[in-house]
Amino acid sequence: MGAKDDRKRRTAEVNEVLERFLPDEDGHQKTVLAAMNDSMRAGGKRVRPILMQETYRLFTMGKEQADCLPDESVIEPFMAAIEMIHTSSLIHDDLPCMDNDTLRRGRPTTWVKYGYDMAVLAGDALLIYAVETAARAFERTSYTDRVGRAISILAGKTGIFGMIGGQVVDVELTGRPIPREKLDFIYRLKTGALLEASMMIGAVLAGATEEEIRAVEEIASCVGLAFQIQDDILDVTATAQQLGKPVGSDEKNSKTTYVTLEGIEKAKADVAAISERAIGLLHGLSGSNPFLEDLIRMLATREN
Ligand code: GRG
Repeated sequence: MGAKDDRKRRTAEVNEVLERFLPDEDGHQKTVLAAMNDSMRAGGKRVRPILMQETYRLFTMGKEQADCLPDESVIEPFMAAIEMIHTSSLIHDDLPCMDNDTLRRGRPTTWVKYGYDMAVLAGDALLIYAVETAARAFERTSYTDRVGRAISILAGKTGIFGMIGGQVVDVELTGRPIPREKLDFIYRLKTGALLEASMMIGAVLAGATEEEIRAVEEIASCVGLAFQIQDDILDVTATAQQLGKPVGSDEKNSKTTYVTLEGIEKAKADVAAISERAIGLLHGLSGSNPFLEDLIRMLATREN
């Protein structure tokens, strides 16, 4: 089986996990429940849950159950939670008050389908349902301290000192020139923080040491930066069909991006160099996971 098929299979496996954690669409609030589930089922690469599970495996592969490993199912509520948070951020990012986008993952955006009011509420609801979902990991392991730590990482990397903080600065500076140092701050938080949470939670739940968790944070920070620069590149070079959303949206919104600051050729070279740095750091860890390495390389050359 080729690497591409392998990733397709893994995406399908993640979809099965996510499905098990989606809420039933019953009761008086069923409109918003439908909006939440619809947005979650709209597709997407599922990069964050896959990175989480592969980082977990990096630290557990080859170890015996006798080494007191938790059951791997402890990771599943967190895989669902990180995708819920990511999806909630996409729902809000597309709103008329933010990017005002009408197409995402090849479908009408949540606000177009359910209305502005329901989209705001679906984003809010998914965000907090993610925490409820993550807390279900307590039932699956006796390593409750690790679950507590993972929830704290999830909240911290999502909140005002993480993704939301990055988005605040991004929104505030839209249409204005942004110096490189501020752009780095935005990218590290807006996109990097959730990727850091994904990989760190995998490491924490697998029982990695503090030093290993810090190394994973640095690796994920590189992955996040490369991921966002590639996003900027694709906004200029890809087609709407490839991306499942309109291209040229950064120009439409007068956004300073890595590409407008550094030019497309340097942006491409930097994505490759930053990803290789991530892989170099990954080699410094004691375990090995070729699939994870391949995934990090693929993210740097992805076309959607
Ligand atoms: C309500 C949680 C919440 C947040 C409000 C709107 C907002 C704050 C944050 C937006 C952050 C954002 C959209 C960052 C961009 C990250 C990014 C590159 C997204 C694209 O991710 P992919 O390519 O998308 O993984 P798919 O569709 O494959 O899942």
